[in-house]
Amino acid sequence: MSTQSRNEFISKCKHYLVPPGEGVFTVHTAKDKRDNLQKKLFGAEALAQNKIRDIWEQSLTSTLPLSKCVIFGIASDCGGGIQRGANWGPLFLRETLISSKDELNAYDVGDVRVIPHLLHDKYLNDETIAKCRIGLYQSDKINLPVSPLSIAYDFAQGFHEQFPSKSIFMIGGDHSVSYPMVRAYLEAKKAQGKKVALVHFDAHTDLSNDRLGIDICFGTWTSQIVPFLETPQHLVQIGIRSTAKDRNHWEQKFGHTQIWAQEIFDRGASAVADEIVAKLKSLDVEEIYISFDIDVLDKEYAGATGTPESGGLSPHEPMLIMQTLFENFKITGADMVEIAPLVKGADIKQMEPETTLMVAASLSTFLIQAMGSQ
Ligand SMILES: [Mn+2]
Repeated sequence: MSTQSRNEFISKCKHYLVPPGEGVFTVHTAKDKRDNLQKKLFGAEALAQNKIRDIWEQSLTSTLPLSKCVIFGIASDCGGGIQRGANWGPLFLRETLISSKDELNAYDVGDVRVIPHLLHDKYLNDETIAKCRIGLYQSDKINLPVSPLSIAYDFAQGFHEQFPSKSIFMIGGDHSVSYPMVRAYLEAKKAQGKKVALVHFDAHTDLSNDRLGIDICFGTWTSQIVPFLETPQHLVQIGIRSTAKDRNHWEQKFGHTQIWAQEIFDRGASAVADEIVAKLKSLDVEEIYISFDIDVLDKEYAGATGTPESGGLSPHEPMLIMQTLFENFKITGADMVEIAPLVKGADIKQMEPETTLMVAASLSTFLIQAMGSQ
């Protein structure tokens, strides 16, 4: 990992991030949501006078170092593939969070500047990278990544280097956006000598090796993360129910632990949480990253997502498991992904996207407050 100064890190942020809520490249769509968020974050006067960018840039130097937990958006759904729309997750979830009564003790660092057609720089040729550098940075001489996952990885690496005791709460995005965040987290914690586990809530395993030849996407990211864990036993997947293979197949192939949704119904979330704690304690785990795919919840609670699934958890079950984990370990990284607020499933009866957003906001508030308080 390259060592950079604080100023270099801040300068890169000004290039490849944008103020909170601006991750989707558009002027008009969802402008009311963006205005409402930015008014609350920066004040009505700043918005009216077009000063959001100036104030945000100053805050990267002044406010970012003060906060224990930092909110970060990756408005990319290029790694999805069945029903897109998770690119709107960062704006809509933030707007719900900031409109709720709970005080969030976290600094919002902003969003990745997303080129919606790109996923990761490794899939691009030099000519495309040069053109996209001109598009994003007005110069092909600026040696910065251009794809959302590559930018996110560079940012997360720099962040953990600058602020080793701070945590990021990332809002996606389709689930591929967890790959760069978890990878940078695991590498940073390894360098710090910390033993960490990845706790992954999801209806799906996300453990395919590749999908039509693409190895980093919503269906594969977890399989690509396993090699970065100290041992596959440091991966626990919770809420699985929609996969062609059974639990034994996955556990034997990867050597990790899966808890299927049915087990939580049969034995209760509390018993399952205690077992996870015992297992991770026996492996000397100290800290935890929680990756939360909203589709781990039943579609009754999470209809506004790319692949809503029935037979899923109620919100109190993952909440109880996360609370039990937090009583026993530090939570030092987390994400909330796959909220697609403009998507409405044909057979979804609930008020959407309000139900999904409210449930996601309450789970996110817990994670942000947990990370901000330790
Ligand atoms: Mn997922």
